[in-house]
Formats: sequence, C-alpha cells, structure tokens
Amino acid sequence: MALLDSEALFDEHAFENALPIPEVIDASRGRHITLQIHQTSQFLGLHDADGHALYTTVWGYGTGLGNTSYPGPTILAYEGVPITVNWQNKLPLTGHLLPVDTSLHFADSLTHPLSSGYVPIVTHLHGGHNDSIFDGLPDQWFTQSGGGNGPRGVGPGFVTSTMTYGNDQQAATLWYHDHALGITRLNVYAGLAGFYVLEDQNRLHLVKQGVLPSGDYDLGLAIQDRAFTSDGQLYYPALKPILFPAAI
Ligand SMILES: [Cu+2]
Repeated sequence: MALLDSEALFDEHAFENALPIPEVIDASRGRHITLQIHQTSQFLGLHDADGHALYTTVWGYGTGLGNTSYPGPTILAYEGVPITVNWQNKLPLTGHLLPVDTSLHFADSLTHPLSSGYVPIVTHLHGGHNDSIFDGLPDQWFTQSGGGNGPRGVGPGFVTSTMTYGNDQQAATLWYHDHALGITRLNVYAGLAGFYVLEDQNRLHLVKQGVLPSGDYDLGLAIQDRAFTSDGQLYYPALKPILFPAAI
C-alpha cells in the first residue's frame, strides 16, 4: 500500500492553510448537550502529487452530522457548574474504519460486535473528577442503535450514555476521547477526541491581570501523529489479518 509522501507534501504545501480551530460549545452556565459521533469526510490539508486536495474519511463529534468535526468541538465548562452530555453513536453500520488487530483483548472475532458492523464507543473525560458511572470506563461501551431506541449492544459495565460532569475541580485543559475496550487506539486515531476547557475564578482573574492569554491567543491546539495512504486516507495497519474489512 502506497503512503503519502509527507516530505514532498510539506515542501509543496506547508503553512498554506489557516489553523483549524474547533468550534466552542459554551456550557459554562451549565446545560445539556447532545453530541453525536458520525463518520465524515474532512480536508486535513493533504494534496496528491498533482496538487489536488485530498479528503480524508474520519470520525468526529458534532451536534449533528452537518457540523461533525475532527477534533470534536471544544466544550467550555465552569468550576462547580455541572453539565450533562448525551453521547450518541451514529456511525455507519459498516464495521470499523480501520483494520482491527484481533489478537488483542476483546477484539476476538467471535465475541466482538464489529463482525456484524456494529462499533463499540464510549467517551471518557480525561482528567475529569467524575463518578465512575459517568467515567466512560472501557467496558461501558455501546454500539449504534439496532433499530429501536437503545443501542444494539452494550458492554458489561454499561449504565448510561448520558454523562453528568460535576466540574468540582479547579481550572484545567481537559479533553474527551473514546475509550472502548480493545479498540481505543483505533477510535481515537479515527478522530474521536476533543478539548474540554474548565474555567474557574482564579484563572479568569489571571486572564484579567494579563498573566494568562485570552481571546485570539487562547485556543485549542492539538499536535497529533498520523500516517496517510496516497489517496489521503488514515493508515494504521493491524498485526493480524484483517477480519473486519474497513470501508477503504
Ligand atoms: Cu484519557
């Protein structure tokens, strides 16, 4: 499989695109948010050898399919003000975007819902001080709906897909990401991560004093490592043969 020539790409196209800044969902006064997980096609700044733009199939978060993005929207929260997020699995029923290494724990073809097209997801708020039922533990995963209201399949630890985040901790740059058992690395590689910025009075005071940056100088910036095939798709090989063919 041919990979994208990153050196040539850099020589030709470095620094020509505006910095992508995720949309901010302001939940600092507390609110209920619904975030859906969709598959979408996104321009990541890649071009083929002829200079044509390449679009990459990714997974992302959004309040609907139309505004799904990778990374997901930045959630802005405030200390002591709880919010709830209803996470919805709206991925296509075509199995995983990436080849799955079936030698890993839980990825075995006999037990894994991926073999019938269902993808387990569960969101963990990294660094969040939350009750364990809202923590997005690896076995709290749930798949897409099977046609009814609820998910087709759930992990043994599943309680709810609506999480309450208490925000009873001081200001920090937290982030949310997928955490499903056996396939966390693949779900995150496919795009499932976003910022969760927690404000508090102390931080805002430091902003006011000019100690911390604000406005245009305060934005979500993530540096990630990815490899791409020559047609601009995510590349992440599996050690074992591919049992759950990806769409690509
Ligand atoms: Cu984490």
